[in-house]
Amino acid sequence: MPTITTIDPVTRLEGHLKIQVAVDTVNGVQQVINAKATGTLFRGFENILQNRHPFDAQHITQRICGVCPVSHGLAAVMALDAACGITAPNNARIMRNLVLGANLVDSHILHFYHLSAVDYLNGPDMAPWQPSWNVDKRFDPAITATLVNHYVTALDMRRKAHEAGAIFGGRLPHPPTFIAGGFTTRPTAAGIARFKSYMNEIITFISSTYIPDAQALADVYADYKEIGRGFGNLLAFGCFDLNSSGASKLFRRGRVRNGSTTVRTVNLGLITEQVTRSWYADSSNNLHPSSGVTSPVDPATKTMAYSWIKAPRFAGVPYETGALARMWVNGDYQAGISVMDRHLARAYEALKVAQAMLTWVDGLKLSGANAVTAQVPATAAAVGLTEAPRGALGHWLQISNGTISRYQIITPTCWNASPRDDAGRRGPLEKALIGTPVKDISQPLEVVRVIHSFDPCLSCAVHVMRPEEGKKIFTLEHCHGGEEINSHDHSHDHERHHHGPSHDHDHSHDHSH
Ligand code: NFE
Repeated sequence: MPTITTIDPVTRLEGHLKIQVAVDTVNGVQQVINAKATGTLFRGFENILQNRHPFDAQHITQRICGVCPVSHGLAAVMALDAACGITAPNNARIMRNLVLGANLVDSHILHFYHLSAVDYLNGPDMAPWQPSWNVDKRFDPAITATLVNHYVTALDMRRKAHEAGAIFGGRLPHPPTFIAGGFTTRPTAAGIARFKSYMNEIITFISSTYIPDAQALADVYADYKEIGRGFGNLLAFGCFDLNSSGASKLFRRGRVRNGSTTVRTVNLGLITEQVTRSWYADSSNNLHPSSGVTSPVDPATKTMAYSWIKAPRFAGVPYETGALARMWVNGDYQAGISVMDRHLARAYEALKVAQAMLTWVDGLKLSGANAVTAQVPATAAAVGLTEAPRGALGHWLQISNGTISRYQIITPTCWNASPRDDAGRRGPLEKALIGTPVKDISQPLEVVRVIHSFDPCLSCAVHVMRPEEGKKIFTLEHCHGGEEINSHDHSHDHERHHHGPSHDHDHSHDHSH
């Protein structure tokens, strides 16, 4: 009989995520046989934006999250540029990239040292190290002490990445400098020199500390190169425009299916958000985000739903987004898809972006224009697509009578932590949890390691707490008929029940090439 474990909230991530797993012994290994991911908050930013001035978008959407506000600011001004029919000058393009890059580097260092490494270390007898689940901690005391030191150094590096971004962004988080048509900052020689100095120090840290630590973790926990694979479908919208048209990017747009190295194009028209298992009106099911509706319902009236996160799908298929997707699609990292591959891809990506920023900053012209005038059209529809640290981010904007008539946001965590869809198919994180071995059911740390490898941000995915959901829960219960989650869930994907490669078959009809 499977045992149901609920972790609510999962800590060391942004926002509020509840994970339920059913654990049973299959082929002699106690492992996860079913999983449900629940976003326990309602976000509703789409509705907040309605009827507002379009230029409010970059300021309001940045408040979705303190970890990736830059990506929201950028996606918003990209949508506004397109709606206004204007192109930001080169200086603005570069400064937008530099602030986005500084935020990405900061976020990856934060995620590895402060949110994830703690899952593998038995650190000092103090917060945030204790209390902790004390299972499967493999580092000896000397290496543990070194990693704890690096945890502290990483705090300093995060601060420096923030300060580097603030040189052009004005402040971090929530830089006010992103505007339709450009950027409010004018670069100075002193600012450029300071940025380079910060970046050189951060590059040294990434190459001599972060990457070696991520590799050491992957070596010592090599079994996690086989755990947490999921569907193997990876999606990137691409980011860091290298020319004014955006045709050339540091990370190109693309997607792959089931761990293939064949990169396919992304036909944006095939993206929809499904809500059969989400607390939204059924009438809003399976809409393209350009016509999307955010219409919450009382959870009590929709019992088959279990999340405030919608289920974004591409041609009906779930896709994982993030650093691994970006690095895979661009041919920079294709070693595998697993817990450790996500950590390694992030570390290598941080280096790639930091090194690229060092060259971009030289492209700034002290006397160059930083913005063109933006005129809000009476009517427009546009999209801003970029990458947040956690993956592909899209803002779909519609303007009517000069004000925002529709705004839909799909964040990376919406893709990754989405619930089941119309076909009953799990979201990527849910899928990745299947087959995860659990040694001690009362301390399912392996489950948390898989969750953290996605670096979920529930603030981005959902917002606004239901007061009655404020309680903290960690429960174990045995599964009886009619439980909320059990081994006979009607998911259509094929569980693997072992640690070998998954053999998912995609039932969808994907017409893009
Ligand atoms: Ni709140 Fe975010 C990133 C976005 S995650 S951190 O990265 O958008 O969905």
